[in-house]
Amino acid sequence: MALEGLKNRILSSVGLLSGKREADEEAIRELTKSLRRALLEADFNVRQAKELTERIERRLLEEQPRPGVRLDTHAMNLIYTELVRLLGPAREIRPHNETVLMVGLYGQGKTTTTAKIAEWWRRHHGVKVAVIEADVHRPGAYEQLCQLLEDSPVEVYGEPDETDAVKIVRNGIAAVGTADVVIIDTAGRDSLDEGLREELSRIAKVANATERFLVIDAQVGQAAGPVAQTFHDLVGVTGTIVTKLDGTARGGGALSAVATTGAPIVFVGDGERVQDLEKFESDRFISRLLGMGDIKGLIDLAPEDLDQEEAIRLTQRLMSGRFTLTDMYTQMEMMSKIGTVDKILSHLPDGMFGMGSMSSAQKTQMQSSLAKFRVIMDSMTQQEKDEPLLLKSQRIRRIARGSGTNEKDVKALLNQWNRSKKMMRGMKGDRKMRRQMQSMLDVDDLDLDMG
Ligand SMILES: Nc1nc2c(ncn2[C@@H]2O[C@H](COP(=O)(O)OP(=O)(O)O)[C@@H](O)[C@H]2O)c(=O)[nH]1
Ligand SMILES: [Mg+2]
Repeated sequence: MALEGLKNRILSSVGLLSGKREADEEAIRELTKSLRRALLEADFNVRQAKELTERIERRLLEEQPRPGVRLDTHAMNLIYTELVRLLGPAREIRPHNETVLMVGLYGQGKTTTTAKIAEWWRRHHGVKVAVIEADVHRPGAYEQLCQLLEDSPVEVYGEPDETDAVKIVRNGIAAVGTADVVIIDTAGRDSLDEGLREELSRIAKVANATERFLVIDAQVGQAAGPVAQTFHDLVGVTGTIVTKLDGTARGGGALSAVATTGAPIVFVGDGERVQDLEKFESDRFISRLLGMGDIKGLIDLAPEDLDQEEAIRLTQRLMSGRFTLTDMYTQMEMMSKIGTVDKILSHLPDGMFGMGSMSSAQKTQMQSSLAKFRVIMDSMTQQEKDEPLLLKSQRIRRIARGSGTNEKDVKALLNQWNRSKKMMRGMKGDRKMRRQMQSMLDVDDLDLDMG
């Protein structure tokens, strides 16, 4: 993922607060100053960087972290919410009865993205899609589009020898009549000159498009805002598409474009191939950008009384391979505080804890076992919870009686503990998982001594 630079700069800005118990004004000023520099370096425009950091500064000064939440985590959460707010909520587009006009400067990826979106909607929504090539300025535009879609049933309309783009659009719309969705690719230049403006607004009138997507290369810097404004004035941009996020781009420019038009990012392009398209979701995008995984969503689900430091400590312990019944108990207690297993699973990175592919019946079953296990553990001594290996038949009988369950239930709990413990050991050996956990917890290295 691109935007690594911004991420590192934000992390180091927030790092200025680490270890601090209280937010003193000076530290907060330092943080926001460093944050503003980071945003500017990522090509945010000056005004946006200023507004964003001022909001963050104000909130840092006014809002106390919840009890148990570290100051730097609190700051990170504020930055996260403000960035997500800047990008706006994800836009859900149902590709039905739509005419989409693709606009943008030359070389931004309009033609490529036209093909990508056509294929995306065809594959994911099963609708009939047609594309119209209305770029009469770039030689070979029609062939380019045909080539991109050569393995696809998407219909490509074009008149390679026609010089009047408006005419092509008019003919094209008539020709592809039965398609659910029509996407129109247009011309772009290095900058928008008078002739091109005129052509584009005439096309827009004839097309009467339901969506106007601005295609913008992630590498475009400070200029992105004004460019976006020009297209917005011309056609009324309804969605933004950021391309070339697979490159080394910093991407802040694209974020500026969004802030200028208010048109949310709908898709991002991350490669030259037709399938290199991703649906955009601002919260996931920003948490990935900040290296938070989806743990942010998880923490947000937590009620006030969930101790975040405790959660992090526990996760670190789990990763260490030392795993007592008490740990499992705390884990369960937290899970039950946070909410249903379903909710938790949907916020964990795929495959974490090997739960990604649980059926809903399995999930329901897990929830009822959790309740029972809790009752059983309430009948154990602290020592037994710390050293579950002590639990032989006599103790098992006592615990069963004390908790109003039977021995089978107690043994099931011990089996669960054994399985979880094995899973934790497995995770410890999984380098990819370790890296993921490390970045979620924002720690340099986990103590992986098995003890
Ligand atoms: N790496 C990468 N290249 C892209 C992406 N989108 C487009 N391109 C390339 O950028 C160049 C210009 O794209 P094109 O669709 O012709 O831009 P247009 O002039 O706006 O129509 C082409 O070489 C594309 O292959 C992307 O998401 N990632
Ligand atoms: Mg093109």
